Amino acid sequence: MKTRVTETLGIEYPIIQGGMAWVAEHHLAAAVSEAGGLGLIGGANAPGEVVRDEIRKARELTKKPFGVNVMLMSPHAEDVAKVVVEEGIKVVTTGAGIIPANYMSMWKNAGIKVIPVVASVAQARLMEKSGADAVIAEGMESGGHIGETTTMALVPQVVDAVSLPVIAAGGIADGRGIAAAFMLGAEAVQMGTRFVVSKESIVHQNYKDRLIKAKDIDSTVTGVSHGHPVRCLRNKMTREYLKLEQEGKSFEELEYLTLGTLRKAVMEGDVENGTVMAGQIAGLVQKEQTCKEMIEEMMAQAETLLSRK
Ligand code: TUI
Repeated sequence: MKTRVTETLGIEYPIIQGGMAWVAEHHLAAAVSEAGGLGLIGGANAPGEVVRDEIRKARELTKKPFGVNVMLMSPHAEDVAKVVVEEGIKVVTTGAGIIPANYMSMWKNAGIKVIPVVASVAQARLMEKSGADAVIAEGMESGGHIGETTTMALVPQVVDAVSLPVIAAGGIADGRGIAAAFMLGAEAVQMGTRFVVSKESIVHQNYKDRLIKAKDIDSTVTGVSHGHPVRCLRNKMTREYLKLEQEGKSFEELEYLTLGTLRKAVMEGDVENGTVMAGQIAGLVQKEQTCKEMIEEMMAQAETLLSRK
């Protein structure tokens, strides 16, 4: 399936893997790229040198292109922004903020394709004006840090507002979701939750099992009252957080409570006291498969649906 996104990025299938904190490391990124999608290394809150090391390790596993996600709220964002240039990365996605002008000019001068995640039409317009090559319109069905609008409502409005190619994200985990996104005008999709349970994903087995067991209504959103909404699966951690949030605890106190909790869930498998970020589509994710199996199954399903008369 050829689109402006597959052509610009030089990939076979219009599927991008989300740049998930702790999860999107070199094994996963290389596996998605090897399977014909675009793998991403998630910079998250990691120092520049850690990201450099991840990039080099991914290069040992694949000759195909992969990208890096720069999480703009990270204290190391500027270092990571420089590392991607030094390492000759060709695609950068960004999340959780608006790209500063100096990063944009540095990346464009290096010939990097810049693809910001946006959660509104206004952000998409701003990114188009700033020189982005495409935008990822991410609905609030997504896991992790989210905006307020659903994928179904956001994608067609962003498609109408910009002439850049639009990539849909949020609530997509199979061929039906891909076909639906294309119907809304998207030219590719970004998926996170489904790839978390891939065989190549290094997340703790408890995290994968929790996702596979999850039902449609199992996620919740913390931090809404402080303007930092994060979607994750309900557990002891979220119950505690939401109780304190309701009691009016400050953002700083609540932040302290979540320090290191994503790592605790992803790496140590503590899915009760840790933060189990996942999208609303977790209920659809049923089994562990290789990235190649996932991508081929989803593309076959999407192509059948899209070619129906
Ligand atoms: O960035 C994400 N998802 C994330 S980042 C993340 S890191 C984290 N770790 C622990 C606790 C909390 C966060 C986890 N998940 N998705 C992309 C995304 N970007 N969603 C929403 C946005 C966004 C938000 C605001 C993009 C631009 C923006 O602009 C702000 C403005 O001033 O308009």
